Amino acid sequence: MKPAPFDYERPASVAQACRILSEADGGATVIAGGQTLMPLLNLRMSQPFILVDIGRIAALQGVSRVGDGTRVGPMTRQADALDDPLLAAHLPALVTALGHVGHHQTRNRGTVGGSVALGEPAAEMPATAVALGAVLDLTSVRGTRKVPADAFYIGPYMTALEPDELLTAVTYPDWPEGHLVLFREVARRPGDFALVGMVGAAVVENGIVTRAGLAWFGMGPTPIRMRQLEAALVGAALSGLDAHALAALGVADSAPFDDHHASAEYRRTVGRRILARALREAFALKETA
Ligand SMILES: Cc1cc2nc3c(=O)[nH]c(=O)nc-3n(C[C@@H](O)[C@H](O)[C@H](O)COP(=O)(O)OP(=O)(O)OC[C@H]3O[C@@H](n4cnc5c(N)ncnc54)[C@H](O)[C@@H]3O)c2cc1C
Repeated sequence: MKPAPFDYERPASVAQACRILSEADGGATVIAGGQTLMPLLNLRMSQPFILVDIGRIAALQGVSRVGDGTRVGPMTRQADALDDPLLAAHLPALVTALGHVGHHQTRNRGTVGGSVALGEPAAEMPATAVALGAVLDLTSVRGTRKVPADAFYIGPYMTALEPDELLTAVTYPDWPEGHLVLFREVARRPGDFALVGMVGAAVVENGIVTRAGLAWFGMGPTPIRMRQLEAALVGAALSGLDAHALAALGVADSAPFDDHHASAEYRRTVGRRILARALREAFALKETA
């Protein structure tokens, strides 16, 4: 099938892109890497009057240090982010998760911001943004507002992004050097969306967990932050941690459902096991159950 006819705009600045989005009154759609949008256009599940290609806007490209965080321009290609030295140094959890986003070919076109903006519940990048405490810049002709990632995701593919807003930055706070990375995903094949996955980071000082950020993907209608598990971890001594009990707490914060890929029960069982393994490995805990 071919897309329905549309006008094509390729603005050179954020201001110009926002003006087009504002004047289109909901009839325009942004295209970044097109890895999700192109099939939707071809299937006519998306029928914008105007396609706004943000690929030429320099301000949306690349990775930089900002204060005590790292800013990822939304148009940064996933393949470039995978090789980025700043991300390797400051956000190893993001790099680990990116390695599981699609395939080499899709990462050459797909962008970090496209994945964050889309809000696919089983995708790695939205959950990583939630787990690491990222803040999203949403820009329109009215200005820029900052939204924490865990307030951005409302439902499956539903986000706080208004039709005239552009995601203009994803800023991840610093996690101290040497922090622990937790990542596990179960998918039918490498490069497929996860059936169940978890991602996060933790800091241990003198045998005490001082900071933790963890989120599920594929375990509910949005990425889900494991608030109960985070609360149980922070302030706890490593010697007293029970991976099995902690994993049950993590699952308590999930909301999996049945679909044609897997049942909710499968997701809960597998989720508990991968989370327990990730905790055991990260914190070097003994096998208990
Ligand atoms: C075979 C295949 C396998 C894949 N496997 C995975 C996988 O395992 N995990 C995974 O996470 N993804 C996977 N994907 C999707 C991934 O490749 C896409 O990159 C991602 O979902 C969307 O990024 P994009 O840059 O291509 O965005 P696009 O397709 O261009 O846009 C996606 C949506 O986000 C909006 N958007 C994009 N950028 C902005 C912005 N800056 N501001 C506002 N709105 C914006 C668009 O309007 C659109 O609605 C797969 C894709 C394919 C084709």
